[in-house]
Amino acid sequence: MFENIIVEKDGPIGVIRLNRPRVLNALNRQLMKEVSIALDDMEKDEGIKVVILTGNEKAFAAGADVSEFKDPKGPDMLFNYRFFEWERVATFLKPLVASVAGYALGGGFELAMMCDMIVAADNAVFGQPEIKLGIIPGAGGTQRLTRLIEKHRAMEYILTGKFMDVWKAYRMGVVNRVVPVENYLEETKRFVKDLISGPPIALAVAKDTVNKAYELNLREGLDYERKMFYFLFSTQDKDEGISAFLEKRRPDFKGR
Ligand code: CO8
Repeated sequence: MFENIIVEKDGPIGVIRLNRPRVLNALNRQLMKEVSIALDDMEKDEGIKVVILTGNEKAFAAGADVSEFKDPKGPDMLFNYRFFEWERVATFLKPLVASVAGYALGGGFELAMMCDMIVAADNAVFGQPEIKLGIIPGAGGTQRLTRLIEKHRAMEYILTGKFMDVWKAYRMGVVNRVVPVENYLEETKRFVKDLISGPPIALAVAKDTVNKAYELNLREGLDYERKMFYFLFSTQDKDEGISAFLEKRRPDFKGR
């Protein structure tokens, strides 16, 4: 069904593997469509609790497919490249973790930053090299990287296109964990284990509410959080979580 990605299910963990190895997983439009369809399927599948987005040992993704940028002019991009598939990644409701080995450049880095967390192999390299092509990041890089590492550092990477090695990325809070490249996917699966038995509705609300911290001012964000807090009191999972605590047993969340 898919030509540019491989989709696997390992029990409650969904894995979407970007799979254009000959071009370092360059993200063409068809690949992004396939990612968006795979995410639709995994969002509906009640058995899937968490999704890992990954590539291969050499590249998570070396950016948007530059060969698709040769002919279009501004209006062509405006009317034909609306980023719906990219937005789909950022609006996915379940926990979504990027497992990055090798290059995560340009759109590849932007894709990883759309995920909720990043586990990186010790050979990972991040960067926004678009400036070298005479353009700028177009899928959120100028905004998300600036919020992640602050203005002056983001300027350094976005204005020069220089690469950021994995330990620098770790020190700046871009990645959550650095793991050996030899078993980076297994380590990522271990990392997401804690999310599997969590309450699905509260997890969706939690990631939405954290993301709102990027979009709202503090007062609006606090109001939003409070409303979401009240909302969760209408779920069976809240009854189950509180009862389980009081009865000193493990909760069995149903996502209801
Ligand atoms: N697009 C298309 N093909 C690519 C890309 C890419 N982004 N990256 C690598 N490739 C291809 C190469 O052309 C090469 O193909 P071939 O074997 O046919 O010549 C193959 O992958 C292997 O690449 P290299 O031979 O270059 O491998 P090296 O190990 O020598 O170098 C690098 C690896 C440093 C990663 C190098 O390939 C490179 O610089 N790649 C381009 C990185 C880049 O500029 N990325 C940004 C692209 S623009 C972007 O992402 C904008 C995002 C905006 C949002 C998206 C909306 C459309």
